Amino acid sequence: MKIGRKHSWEIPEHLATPEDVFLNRRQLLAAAGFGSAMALAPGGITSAFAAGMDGYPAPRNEAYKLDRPITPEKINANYNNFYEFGTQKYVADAAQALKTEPWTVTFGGMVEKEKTVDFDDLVKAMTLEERLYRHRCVEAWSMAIPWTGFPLKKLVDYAKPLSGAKYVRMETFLDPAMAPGQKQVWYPWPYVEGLTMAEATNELAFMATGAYGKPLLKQFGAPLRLATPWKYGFKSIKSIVRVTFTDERPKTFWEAIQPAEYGFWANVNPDVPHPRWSQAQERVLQTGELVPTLLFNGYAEQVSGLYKDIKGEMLFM
Ligand SMILES: Nc1nc2c(c(=O)[nH]1)N[C@H]1C(S)=C(S)[C@@H](COP(=O)(O)O)O[C@H]1N2
Ligand SMILES: [Mo]
Repeated sequence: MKIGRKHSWEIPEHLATPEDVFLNRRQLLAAAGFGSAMALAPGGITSAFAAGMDGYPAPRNEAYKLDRPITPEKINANYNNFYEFGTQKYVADAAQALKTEPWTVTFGGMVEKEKTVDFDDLVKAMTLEERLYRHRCVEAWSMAIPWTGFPLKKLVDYAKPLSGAKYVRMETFLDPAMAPGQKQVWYPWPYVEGLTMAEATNELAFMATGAYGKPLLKQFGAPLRLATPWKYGFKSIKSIVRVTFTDERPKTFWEAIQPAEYGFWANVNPDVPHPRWSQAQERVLQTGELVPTLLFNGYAEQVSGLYKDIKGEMLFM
């Protein structure tokens, strides 16, 4: 199926990048000799930890079990969404332009005291653990990833928000010279995402600093990205530079582009179709297998309580 490309949000990714195209690309990569994870990610390891790999691999938190195999790193590392570096799934090469040193994170808005901290100092204040999480893109493909990081709740505690804060808003870097995608002025850069305080302090909300036992590859959103596995993947904002506490619901990147299709809540629900396609199933990357999608992506036990008193909201868009 060929669809015009005037607005990229008019293209469901699974139509724009069908599995056969993906497989062909993998075959090409294999033919070019990019057979190993190391070769696939030249210079991909980031942060001052790269030399010593301090804290990696982190001990696995066995509370988070998968119902499927981990997606191989070389598959994951070559199939990404990172619009700052292009709208195609193969952005790994382009994303190597991301400069992650130095990297600071600013905490602002409704906090006791605004502060900007060096990424390495922030991580030193945390205890790293590994968690195996599913990842379900709104475009109906999925992966399973061993993230390394710390609960978002720890970051919230670190920031010391005021009691009136209702939302946490997160923002990606803004640097069109480094990230050519940001020269596409019709997108509302920088990428913004947000959670309610209750969501942000839920045990499942995770800040990833690494994956596959080492610091994040650049295409994964180095050096710091969110993982909210009960929500569609676009909530999991990459390469975060600013965390703001607010009493106003943040307008998110995708909501600003197309509110009828990508809302604030974006909780996974197989029974609520996207306006242009079903969410009942997902295509598991690597195997291409179609499997049923689960309510809250299988994490209902941890998160359904967050929504039981919320009425009149589009919780699943
Ligand atoms: N800053 C930023 N964050 C982002 C995106 C993006 O384009 N820019 N894409 C989102 C989408 S749609 C998905 S599915 C996931 C993809 O993460 P992955 O490439 O590690 O699988 O990142 C999310 N976070
Ligand atoms: Mo996505």
